[in-house]
Amino acid sequence: MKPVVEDKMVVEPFSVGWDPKDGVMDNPDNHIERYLKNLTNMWIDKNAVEQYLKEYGNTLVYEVYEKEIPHRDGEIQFCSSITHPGKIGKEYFMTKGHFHARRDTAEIYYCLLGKGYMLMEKEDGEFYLEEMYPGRTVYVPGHYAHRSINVGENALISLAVYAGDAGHDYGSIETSGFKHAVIEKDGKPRIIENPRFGKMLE
Ligand code: M6P
Ligand code: ZN
Repeated sequence: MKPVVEDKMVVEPFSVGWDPKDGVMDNPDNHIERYLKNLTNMWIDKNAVEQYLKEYGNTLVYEVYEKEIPHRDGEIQFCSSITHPGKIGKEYFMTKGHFHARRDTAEIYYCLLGKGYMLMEKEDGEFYLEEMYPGRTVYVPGHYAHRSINVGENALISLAVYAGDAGHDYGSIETSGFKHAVIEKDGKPRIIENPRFGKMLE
């Protein structure tokens, strides 16, 4: 099948290879790589970001492989999501996180490798933290911003499936952040209130 980018395009049946051992997809249409230098504002400890960059350089925090599917109602988007292990200060490597532009659309994450959490948070602050480990599936209902957090030693790898017209809304997450954060305390993951909530860009 040729890459499908136009909204009116008919999608022909297809299949795609996807290695459950490393999450790498064969012939993806998009391979998104998010490096620390482009994610500097999303961590609690700004000094720790600088320190990490000095010590380890610009590091790949997470990546996504996907096939291009028209962004319309009735289609299903899917991608492999790979969050690498690491910590910025006490805070674990994680994805930026987003609301769906069409707020009422849900998403499923089927975890294949690694150990982590899905943080799900509504605009009013109501939140859930669901464990991710191989064989575990997380259902993210509509209206919840969501972010994968890797608390393990290896990559956290999931297959994410969501509505064709869901879209990504990063707006308030980039400026205000999540109200909660997962950090390491006494060698264990622990949820805290984000002390920088509402002022991630300051
Ligand atoms: C999952 C899916 C994608 C998302 C990706 C990275 O694979 O939810 O839709 O893009 O994670 O997360 P983010 O977009 O928040 O950076
Ligand atoms: Zn999503």
